[in-house]
Amino acid sequence: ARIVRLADYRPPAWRIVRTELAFDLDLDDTVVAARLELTPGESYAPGAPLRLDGEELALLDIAVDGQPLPPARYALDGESLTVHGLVGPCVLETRARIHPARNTRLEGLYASRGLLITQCEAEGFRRITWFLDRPDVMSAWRVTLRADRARFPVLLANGNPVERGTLDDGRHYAVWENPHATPCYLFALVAGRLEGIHRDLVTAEGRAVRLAVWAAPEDIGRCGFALDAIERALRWDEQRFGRTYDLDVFNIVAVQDFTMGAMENKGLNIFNARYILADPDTATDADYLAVESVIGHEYFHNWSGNRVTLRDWFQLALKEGLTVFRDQEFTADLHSRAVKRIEDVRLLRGRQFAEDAGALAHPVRPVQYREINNFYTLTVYEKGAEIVRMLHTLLGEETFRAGMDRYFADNDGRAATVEDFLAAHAAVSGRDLAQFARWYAQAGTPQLRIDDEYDAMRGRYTLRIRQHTPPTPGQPDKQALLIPLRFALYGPDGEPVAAAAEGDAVVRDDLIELTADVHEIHFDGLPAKPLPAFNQGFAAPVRLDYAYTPAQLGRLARIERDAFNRWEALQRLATGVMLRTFADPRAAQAALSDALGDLLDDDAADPAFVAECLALPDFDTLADQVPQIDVDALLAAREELLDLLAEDHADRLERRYHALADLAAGGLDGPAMAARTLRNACLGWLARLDPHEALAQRQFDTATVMTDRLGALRCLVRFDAPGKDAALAAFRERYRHDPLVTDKWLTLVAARPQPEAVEDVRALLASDWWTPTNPNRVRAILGSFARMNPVAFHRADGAGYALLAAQLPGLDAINPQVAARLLGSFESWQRLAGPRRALAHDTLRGLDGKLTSRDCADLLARLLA
Ligand code: B3K
Ligand code: ZN
Repeated sequence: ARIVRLADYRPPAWRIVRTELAFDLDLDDTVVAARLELTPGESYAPGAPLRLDGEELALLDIAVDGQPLPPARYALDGESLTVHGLVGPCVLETRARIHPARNTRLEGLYASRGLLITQCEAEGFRRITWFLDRPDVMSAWRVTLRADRARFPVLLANGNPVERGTLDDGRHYAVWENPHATPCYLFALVAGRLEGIHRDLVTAEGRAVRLAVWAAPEDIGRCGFALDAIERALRWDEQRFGRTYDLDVFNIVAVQDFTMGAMENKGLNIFNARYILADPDTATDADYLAVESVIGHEYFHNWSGNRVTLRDWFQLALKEGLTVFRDQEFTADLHSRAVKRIEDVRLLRGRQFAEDAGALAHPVRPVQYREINNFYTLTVYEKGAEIVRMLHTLLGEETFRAGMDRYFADNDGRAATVEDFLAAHAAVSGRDLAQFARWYAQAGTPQLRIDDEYDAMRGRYTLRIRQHTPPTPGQPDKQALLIPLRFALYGPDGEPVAAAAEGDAVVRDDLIELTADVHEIHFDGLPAKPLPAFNQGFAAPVRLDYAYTPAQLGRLARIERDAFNRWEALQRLATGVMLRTFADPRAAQAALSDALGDLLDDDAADPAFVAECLALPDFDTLADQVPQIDVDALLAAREELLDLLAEDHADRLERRYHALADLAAGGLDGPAMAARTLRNACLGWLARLDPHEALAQRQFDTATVMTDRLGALRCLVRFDAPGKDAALAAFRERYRHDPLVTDKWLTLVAARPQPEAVEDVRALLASDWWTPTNPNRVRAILGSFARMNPVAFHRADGAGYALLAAQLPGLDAINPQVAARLLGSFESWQRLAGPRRALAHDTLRGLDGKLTSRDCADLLARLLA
């Protein structure tokens, strides 16, 4: 199998300075004419052949500088077109035939519900025409689209519209120009029966821009929020990063068949419909926030990814980690910073930490790959964002912003590397970031072990901090990282104590810069032993081990100035109780219960924050904390604690549930959303207490918005309430024509925490609801089952593993990326305790030889290595 290595990077032998494409579009048969203006590149060797990437293309014609090329001058195989005898600048013209309707991989040009759509990142453009399909080849583009006007009334491509008109036989055409140097992975076209809504605005630089959202006619009424969100993203990037938009139009399109969330093609972002369509009847509050965040993310790529692109795919985190950081800040600036941080850390610790500790662990910048699509991971995206966040913490907002300005200025129109990014920040800050760069190279989550000592005679408090990063596949030994560790010391009065720090690490205000395996830091003049708090805002993505007592955590949950850390104290308490790590389990449980009681009584606290505190660590987060995953024990410990806490606070939960009703009836404003969040959290606890109590049923029957309808239905299903089946059926019927809401219903069924969910899922797979060519549907059924239902997926008889495995060969043949994601659900199999480990292992071995794509073959090999 081919292995691509970072160390083997060579600049391109040829460049394509200008690309002209003309498409004769049709669902079954599309003809692509390409005119490439080639010039020799840095590693051009006279006489060396030109090798272009191309897959599943049928060649119709080929010419160089206007002359048809004789067969002796070129060679074709399944992956490439090689042209011989080119000297100096020239023009290569090809025509190819492709078959969009047969393209189930959804990479390249494909059909979805009568629309023609492209998806090119990472290496899909080669399925459209022969090209140098690598991100460091940047071209200017002119694209002509021709199609039947009745079937394809809307014709969109990258850049600005420059011309349109009528052709014979009911056909028409449109021409688009993208003047910005753009790699081919950002190429896009959309053709079909779409409706659009738009808004005109003027950027901070004075450019008139038309923002537009396009969707199927039946969906266009649910696009208004998305249009507003684009405007918010555009203004935010102007204000916070000084980045302005650079074309006359910005188009986004909603499609139902899409492998990922969305794609940042230059001037023409294509979205999974679930990240555009929203109205109160069909979208939850969380859906609205996700729409805004993904729209922000793709919009922000226009600078972090498009204007400055990647030299090679190893640099993926350069655009993805940075852009996730930017979208996280967008949401934090617009809504609650604390709640956003808590949610991001939940994802990081529940999922990325597991990835970093499992068979698929890899550095944020990998050094080799067999299939790049397998590296669009939580590590590249989320840990990648954490690295940028640490840089922000180390440099401070002002210097960080200067570093970003420098990065954009120095690399605009270029294909950059992680080194370029760090060099810009090093230049403006005067700091040496060489040690910091190890974060990109070393896999695994660092562990900090902190001990302390108080010498009452001298009034001296000492912290001893050790760092250690565990071995990961291919990386047995790790070096010390530069870790910015925020901290605070609290005195007996609950106030932070200000004491000068001394020791062998740089300490600036509330920040310790850890650089060595061990550090010792002293604080003098303290009349009493302080209570330390660490890693405020989770500024460093590490596991932190300090032997807090339950009483200390209960206290931190009340006095810590940092909201994230107040939440964190409760998570620690709950985790310790569930994993039975406290010497006095009763005291721990009491401390947790008291703290939650106080929060529920605190009507002044942000209800969304209270709801986050009530959401105790999930199965994944618990599983991440233990060396061996005893599925039954973890699930049972969690249920036991939740039951006890529900009993402790039944009255409070009921009071808040009812008291928040009026506020929760509001619209999409922050306070109303927060009220609905807490109210639905309370409902979950109350339903646990007594599934027969009619509260959830009543909420389901009377709900006017999806947040409340789905929240109630989730409770009915989760706790097996008497009305569960009728409610599920009513929900299904009400939304049977809406694929996205149907996916919500399927998710509830597939994630129902009962062993019998295996049989339910099997029944779904045999029903008309199962459409394996639609990625959203596959995720709703199998993704929810494998990732959100530990009870059924890890069923003791192995039926859950077998069910997923049985689907993988078929799915792999349809859409390798979707199949590979599902296969990744086995990433922690080696840590499973008891017979499950062997069951999972056997299941994986049974797949050997049955998964034909490079995506799945690569993952399976790494899982079994
Ligand atoms: N850049 C795309 C992801 C492409 C995935 C290709 N397998 C979406 C994003 O991160 O914005
Ligand atoms: Zn992205």
